[in-house]
Amino acid sequence: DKERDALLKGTFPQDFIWSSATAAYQIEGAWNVSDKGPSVWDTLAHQDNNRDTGDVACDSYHKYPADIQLMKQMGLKYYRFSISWPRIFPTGEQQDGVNQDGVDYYNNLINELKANDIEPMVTLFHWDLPQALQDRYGGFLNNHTTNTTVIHDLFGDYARFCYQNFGDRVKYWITFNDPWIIALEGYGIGNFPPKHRDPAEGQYKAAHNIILSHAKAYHIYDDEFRAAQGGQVGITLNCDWGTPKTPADADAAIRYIQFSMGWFAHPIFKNGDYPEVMKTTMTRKAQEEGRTTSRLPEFTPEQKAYISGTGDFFGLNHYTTVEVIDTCCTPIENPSYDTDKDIGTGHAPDWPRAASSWLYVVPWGIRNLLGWIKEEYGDPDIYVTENGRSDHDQDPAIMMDMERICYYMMYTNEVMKASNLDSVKVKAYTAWSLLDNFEWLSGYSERFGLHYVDFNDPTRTRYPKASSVFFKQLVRNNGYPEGSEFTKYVENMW
Ligand code: PNW
Repeated sequence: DKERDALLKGTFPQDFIWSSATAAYQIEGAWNVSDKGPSVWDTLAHQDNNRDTGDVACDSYHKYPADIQLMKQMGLKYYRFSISWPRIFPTGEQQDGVNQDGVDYYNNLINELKANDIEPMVTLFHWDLPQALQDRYGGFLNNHTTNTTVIHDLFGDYARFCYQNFGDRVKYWITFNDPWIIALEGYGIGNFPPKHRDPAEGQYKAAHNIILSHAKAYHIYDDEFRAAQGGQVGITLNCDWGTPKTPADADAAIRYIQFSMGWFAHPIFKNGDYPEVMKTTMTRKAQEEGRTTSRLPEFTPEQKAYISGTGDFFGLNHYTTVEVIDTCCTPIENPSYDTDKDIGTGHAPDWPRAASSWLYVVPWGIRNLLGWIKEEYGDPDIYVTENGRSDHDQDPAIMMDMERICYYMMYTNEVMKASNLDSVKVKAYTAWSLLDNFEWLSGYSERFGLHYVDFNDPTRTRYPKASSVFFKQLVRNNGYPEGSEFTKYVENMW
């Protein structure tokens, strides 16, 4: 383990992309300016009085030039942000009207980035579904087994509008951020908006629709824009690395990854269909439950052909690792995604923890996961689109955030090992996040930022944390070159 964990010296490939990320609802605020429509997150945030909301957040709707100066300070040449669908189409449907102020906002943001030599990398959907689409069509539960599902077409229309209006300057598009969370938390477990609770089937139906909506947005770019605009379209999937607790748990660890990342990546990057182990598991479950059909929907042959190959790059959000234990196969009375996998998860006692309850620091996990993606999906270009660590809001070391520095140092070094030792085509590394921001159900209690934001200050002044200085140096060095001041400093810390 000592050898495995030792710091590698060297640099990333010359054209390596260093970036930082945010998402619309987490930073923009201005939740109801001009004609912006409410999203499902606005609805949830306003359901009771004592919860944090994204009403103001970092106020980046007004303060985006300040954000761009922070990136400039750090020497970052890329920025990953998301567009709020209901800020463009208030109801989610173009025929009901376009919010021109919203279009202007994203044009101004993109122009200001370009003026500062920063390339935009744009996510079309980072969880803020227009509330009207949920109300009218059931959101991603809409008619999931037919070919003419409204939600696919509406997402396609929204994507087309964004390509038309921003695609002359935006060359990197991410259709969905982390569909696993949207499907599972939004439509299965129901903790996230739209809070639809259907643990047996909801997530499988929603995921089915999301995959087809992604494919639609990809084909629209391919058919109508690629020749003129010459950009790339991908998707961002979140995945923890799963490490078997004992050698007997090896299959279970693979099952863990296939049920999370493979659920989306297998159709898109392999053959248009769900992973074999998911299909066979769900067929067996149907038999045990006395159902005539699997709870996992099926794609038609036409849909498989339509989905397969719809990723120009593989976007990866990765934060942590879990230990996996095989629990196969106990029949369950109330099936859910969690029980469908037939696994238990845990964490080794020596893994350090961050503020978020799920976030354990296991740097070698990212190298293993990158290698697995290379093998499983035919060596795609991989963009790490998120990686980072949270602190508690009240942590006294919030500005001198040495633990975040260690996290970034060790994780980026493992990414460099994947690149330079394992020949993984990892092209980008993106820190989550540029700013402390609205951390979904945890509100402002968990801080992921390279910059501190005082959420009690009406002007939302940003302050660089120590980690932003570290990251700037990392970007300037493009890694960990022999003999740099920085390497000496790291060696002392080691
Ligand atoms: C990401 N997990 O999602 C999101 O894309 C960000 O918006 C968010 O702020 C960030 O993580 C930090 O939470 C995740 O289950 C979803 O391990 C799920 C997990 C991790 C991150």
